[in-house]
Amino acid sequence: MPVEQVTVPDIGGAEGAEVIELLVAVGDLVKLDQSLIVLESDKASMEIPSTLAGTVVELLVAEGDQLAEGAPIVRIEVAGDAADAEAAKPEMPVEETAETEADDQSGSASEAGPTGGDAVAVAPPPSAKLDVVEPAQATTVETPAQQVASDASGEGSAAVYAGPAVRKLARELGVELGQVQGSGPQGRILKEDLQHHVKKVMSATPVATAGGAGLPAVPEIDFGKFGDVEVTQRSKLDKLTAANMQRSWLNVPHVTQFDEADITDLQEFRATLKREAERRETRLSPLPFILKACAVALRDNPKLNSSLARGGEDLVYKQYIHIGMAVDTPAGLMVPVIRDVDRKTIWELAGEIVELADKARERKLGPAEMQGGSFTVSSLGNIGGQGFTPIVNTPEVAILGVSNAATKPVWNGSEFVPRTLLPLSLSYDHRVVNGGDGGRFLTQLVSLLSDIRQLSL
Ligand code: CAO
Repeated sequence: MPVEQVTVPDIGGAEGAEVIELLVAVGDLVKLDQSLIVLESDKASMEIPSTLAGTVVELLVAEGDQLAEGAPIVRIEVAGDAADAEAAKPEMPVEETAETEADDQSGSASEAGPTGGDAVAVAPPPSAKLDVVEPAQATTVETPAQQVASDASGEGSAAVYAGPAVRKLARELGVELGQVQGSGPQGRILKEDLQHHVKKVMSATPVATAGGAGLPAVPEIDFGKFGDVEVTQRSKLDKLTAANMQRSWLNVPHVTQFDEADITDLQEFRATLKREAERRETRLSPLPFILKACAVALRDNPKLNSSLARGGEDLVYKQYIHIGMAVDTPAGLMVPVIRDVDRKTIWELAGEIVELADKARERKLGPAEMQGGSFTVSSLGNIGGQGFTPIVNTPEVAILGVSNAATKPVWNGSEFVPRTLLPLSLSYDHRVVNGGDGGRFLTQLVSLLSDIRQLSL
């Protein structure tokens, strides 16, 4: 079987890049595109992939060697079918490699296009030019080698010196390499440095305001310097809500649409039911009508009642309509869920709203009563305000914000007439719900609330 040499490809003109790691040994069976060595110049480190598949018969380099383009790396006894594979070599990395690259380049979604995978699919062939990362500017990193200078930790670690194993571990641990002090030659970060860093961070007092996922942390301020302060410990519920809000805010591309529903007739109808509500020992606010209208609009616009699954591969359309209702309690925000809203009468919904809101305020809600929501309504109508942008309650994809209804002059074509207008704001996950979907949902909702006779249809 023929023995052939693999040489250093075009590495963007880097002269004297140092071999910092050997990834294969004599006798190893290597696949096409499998990384052979790691080179490090003063600007970047890069894995050099094999352009052949077969068995390594000789290593032509050692750690510490300085290599330039064209320098021989290994000799490989090319396997017969591998030689054929070489001839028919695709222009893009094999799937296994694609995943690795996508992983390596996470955090640079703008470079990767709408989906990280697309960037890999159009990755250049192994002979393409390497753009290196300057310490001060984390620019595009496209390379025939699996570029390791760009990792999940992003810009902060673009100029750090570390081998792929350390970078992989850093990614797994979510550590920004730029923050780790290297103790190896030329400040190279070793595994022990990473372990030491993690230990140090874990033993430090957690700072509630610190950012995660590479976000710059908000500095801790001693507010006492500027006047008297009182520090209180936040409740578990508050902290849980904060974590959920941040997770949703960071994960979900939010869009919010606004509209107003003319609820003059609804309010008049509600007033006629006041006695009946007392007889039933319940309260009839606009909320049960809003929930009912949402159920109808959700049935007609099922995308807003869906959830993403399998990392965005699937969309789960729920055949049920369970609506979460945000309740403001002294302990914090709670969201009990009213099940099968589409199958309940206005009176049943009114009764459940009162019951669940009371339970929430008395902290008597069971876990099951807060699970399974497919959409959420957050009503601040009783408190006030002209409008707000609610945060989607993930994994749901949409939430309705209800603000304070007010009487305003409305032009009816010939004169201004006083009408009661209810401000609505619909936030949605733009990965799932498009402007058209959101607009249709909100328009239907406004129409239903403006003429509640439609709710019985
Ligand atoms: N515009 C004007 N008035 C409104 C209104 C609106 N959009 N919504 C309710 N009201 C009125 C009600 O009609 C009632 O007055 P009447 O007794 O005269 O009819 C009064 O406000 C009080 O209503 P309520 O609060 O008892 O009942 P509700 O069904 O409107 O709301 C609940 C129930 C549990 C949703 C509400 O009490 C609550 O906790 N809201 C806060 C939700 C929240 O915090 N959201 C933010 C989440 S993100 O931080």
